[in-house]
Amino acid sequence: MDLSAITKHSALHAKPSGLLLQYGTAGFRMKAEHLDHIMFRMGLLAVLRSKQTKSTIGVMVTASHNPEEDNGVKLVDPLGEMLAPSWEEHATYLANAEEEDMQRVLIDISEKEAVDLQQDAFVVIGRDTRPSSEKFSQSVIDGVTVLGGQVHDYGLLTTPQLHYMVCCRNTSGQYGMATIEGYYQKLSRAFVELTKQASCSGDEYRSLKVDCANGIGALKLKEMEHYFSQGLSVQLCNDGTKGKLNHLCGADFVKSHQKPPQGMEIKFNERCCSFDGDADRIVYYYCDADGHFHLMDGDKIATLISSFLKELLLEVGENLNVGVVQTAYANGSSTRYLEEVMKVPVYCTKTGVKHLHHKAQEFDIGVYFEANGHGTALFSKAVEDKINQLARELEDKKGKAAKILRNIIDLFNQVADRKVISTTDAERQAVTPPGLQEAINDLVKKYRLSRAFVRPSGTEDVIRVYAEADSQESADSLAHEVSLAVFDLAGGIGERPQP
Ligand code: G16
Repeated sequence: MDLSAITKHSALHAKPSGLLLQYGTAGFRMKAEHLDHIMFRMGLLAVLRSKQTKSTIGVMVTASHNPEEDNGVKLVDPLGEMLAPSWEEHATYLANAEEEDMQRVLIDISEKEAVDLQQDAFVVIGRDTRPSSEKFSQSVIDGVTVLGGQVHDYGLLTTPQLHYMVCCRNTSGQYGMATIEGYYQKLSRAFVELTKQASCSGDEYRSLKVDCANGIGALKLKEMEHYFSQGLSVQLCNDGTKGKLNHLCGADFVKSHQKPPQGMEIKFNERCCSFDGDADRIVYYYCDADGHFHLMDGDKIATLISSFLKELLLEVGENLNVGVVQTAYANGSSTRYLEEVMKVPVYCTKTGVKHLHHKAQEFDIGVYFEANGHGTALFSKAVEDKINQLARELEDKKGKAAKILRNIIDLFNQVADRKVISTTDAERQAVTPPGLQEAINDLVKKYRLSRAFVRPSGTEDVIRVYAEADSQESADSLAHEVSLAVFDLAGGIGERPQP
């Protein structure tokens, strides 16, 4: 490996002086104009990680739910999971190195992680539809090749698809074929089988309106559509032909505004859903006969999935350890329902799929969802083997339930500075600035069945405020009062928050 070439190539992707960034909730996120050096450097880091793990590593160029002008990058570890926490620290260290220190920092990381620099490296890359993404993929490729790594550029891909490709490549195809075709075939086969076993039939159950956030989800769903044959008929909205990415549409907009996206007309009882900019979130919704909007967010999805799984397990006679993982954003009533009615243990982790994923791995079956629609269900290897065996051996009703479980496993793609405010207790309590948590506690006491917390976002330059109460008015009013407390106690800038 010729480390001297790095200085020369790095200068072509020079870091703006003084710019310090951190590998956050979902990698690096920023205005696109400041990110070229990060892309090049993450290409370098992916090579080191690949050499160390002797596996294929993924690099996804996307800023997901952020506005079109932003971009970002995240690394995908060998089994399709998020980058290991110690490597997140290396990512931040490398991202912030001055040009003249690049060689030293790379050697430092290699020594700390015992990377054999003679080892081969292989990196796969995917990107979303942002105007800046294509050029950034090229910068990642520059980083990979300057360190002698090999690259496969999948081009336009959703984030779940890239996770799938990485997992397939590192399991010698056991998880599936590492091609876009392989992805469509695996998921659609499981889905079509499941719909055959479903008790409800009729066209209304097979049609779905999909808000694609004007992003990659539209392109990929168009490609996938014909694999569903009669199983599902999709109507795409916000498919990127006119609107701007994530603007007034997409899962984040629908969840935070609790209303349908622009560009989608909803009739009574039509089934609708929204993706985000890299199609790794989904929320469902419909309007009732009175035109009222009903959202099925991550909390509801987790509840439905875990109840369905528990029913099936009861049917096959297996007593497995099922757990649900949420974040502080989960509505309190969903947590109560899961614990008290469903009798499922519920755990709360910090925001970020990586935290939930990690906790969910502790169960036989771990269902995890963020309220914003990120999530999946994880089945331990032993459970997967057991279910395969039951699906082969059992007959009648038990056999049917086991086959449904088998298909569910295939359908869930399992692969998994605002710094003045710091938090603890899975981000439910603010530690700094002093007095803020006490102020929030006092405000919460004024409302019935209420909760509130604040945390610095890991993807945007904002503080997020969450509030719930027994009515919409109370929740809005509590949210406003908490925002004012944040503004006053945490040194807010600009205008004071308006109700
Ligand atoms: C990312 C993360 C999610 C997180 C969301 C918001 O979503 O993957 O786990 O919930 O950001 O994070 P924050 O509140 O820290 O900004 P996405 O869809 O943008 O990748």
